[in-house]
Amino acid sequence: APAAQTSNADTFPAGFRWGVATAAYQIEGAAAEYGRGPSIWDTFSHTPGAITDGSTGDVACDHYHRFRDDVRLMAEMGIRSYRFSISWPRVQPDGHGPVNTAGLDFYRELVDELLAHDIEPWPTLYHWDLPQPLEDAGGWPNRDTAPRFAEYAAIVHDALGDRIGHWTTLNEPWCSAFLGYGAGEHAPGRRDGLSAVRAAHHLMLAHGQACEVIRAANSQVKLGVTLNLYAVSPASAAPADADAVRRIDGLANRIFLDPILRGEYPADVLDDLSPLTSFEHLHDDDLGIISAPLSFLGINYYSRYVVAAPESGDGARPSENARSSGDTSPSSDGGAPDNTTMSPDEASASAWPGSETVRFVERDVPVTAMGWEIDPVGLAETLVRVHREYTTLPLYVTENGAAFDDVADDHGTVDDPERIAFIDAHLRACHDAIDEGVPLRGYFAWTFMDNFEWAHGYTKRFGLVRVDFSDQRRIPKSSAEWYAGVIQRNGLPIMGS
Ligand code: PNW
Repeated sequence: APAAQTSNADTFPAGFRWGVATAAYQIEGAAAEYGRGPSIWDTFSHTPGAITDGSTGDVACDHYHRFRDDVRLMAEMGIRSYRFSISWPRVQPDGHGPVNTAGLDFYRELVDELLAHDIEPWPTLYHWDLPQPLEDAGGWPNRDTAPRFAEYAAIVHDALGDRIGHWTTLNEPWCSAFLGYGAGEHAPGRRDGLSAVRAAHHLMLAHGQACEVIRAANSQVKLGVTLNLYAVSPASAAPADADAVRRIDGLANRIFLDPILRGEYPADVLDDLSPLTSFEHLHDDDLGIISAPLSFLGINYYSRYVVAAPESGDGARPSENARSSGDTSPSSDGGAPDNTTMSPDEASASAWPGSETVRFVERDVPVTAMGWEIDPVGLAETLVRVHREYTTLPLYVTENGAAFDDVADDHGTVDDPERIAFIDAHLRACHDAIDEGVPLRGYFAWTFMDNFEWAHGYTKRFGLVRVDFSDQRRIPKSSAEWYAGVIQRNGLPIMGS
């Protein structure tokens, strides 16, 4: 029987953390101000053709100048925890060496402001904005980037550590590695499967090295990492489709879960990759560093992949297969740049190195404005799986949410029942996972306010709060009001009322 505290299906355990999440490049703006150096996202967004609407994060939500108003609005919504990211090039404009004091001061003030409003700060040290000078030196495929990150992490921890409870090293290394270096859809726009595989390893190494230096400074610190995990299922019961699931689950989920939580790479994934590399980039002690002890695991969940074996006899070229090239939004052009290519070899462009011919099947089910299947059951499945197969650590959903085609009235008011239904369903899935014994301790909605949605620019709105980008007005959507109610009652409204 479920524990007393969860016996009411609509109420969450006492102490459950309720939050919202954002990322520096998506909201801050002030891109070239106050000593901030350029990051790979500045370079990429300023490259013609890279971003669907030709936009950049130069101004974004101008949060750098408006953070006090934004924190006040969060407080009004009753938000108790705020997950944000720290911009590495604001802190270290060159990616190493001298610290830009103004950059650190911004985060000091933000943390003060949050604490003054009784909102717990949850910083992420890296949400994709690598300092450009480090990319010029080879970026994440270059092993030297890992110790640079550890150095940066130590600086930030030194400055803010006394007021931070939970530190997250990386956000979604899958996206950094495979969309950034494999498919070229994200910065730095490189298209080379092997570089992506190397980047993934060095990102995990950076995570492990950062954990070591932070733990050395404070043995009590709470450390975690955030992975974007997918539910993956077969299009049919055919054994060949089961192999497609094994491959995509391997490259999306297990390639990070196994090294970080078990200290080993999955043998089948290494096998699939062996035609591409002889793994010179894996050094003897790396897995010991990568599997540094953690205090919690963050999971970002958006959707399910349904996959099938390559069509028989079809030499399926990656470019003919929307999602195998990393284009996860079949409903749009994906914003894939065609002129940011750095790899001389287009044939090696891939978000799924060695498994390019797996087909991503579009089913006739409801999708979000990103074209992503709405699948709350996949969230419960993912949480239960991670808990049973990998770790008994506390888990947090560090991102979950959806873009929809919001319509604003003359006052900028948005009624967004689809977003409410999406979050409601996913929170019910969280509750189901808790009932199954998963130590899920919190949920962060993606995202606080509409912002720069990477390759999609400002064309996709994920916010609980609408942003009018012509005058930076913030207008809470009905979902914001609904979420405030969830937080206030520590649970969902009774179904049907
Ligand atoms: C996550 N994919 O990104 C990020 O952490 C956020 O910054 C982002 O705004 C949010 O989800 C919505 O996209 C992802 O193509 C981007 O599989 C792309 C993918 C997954 C996550």
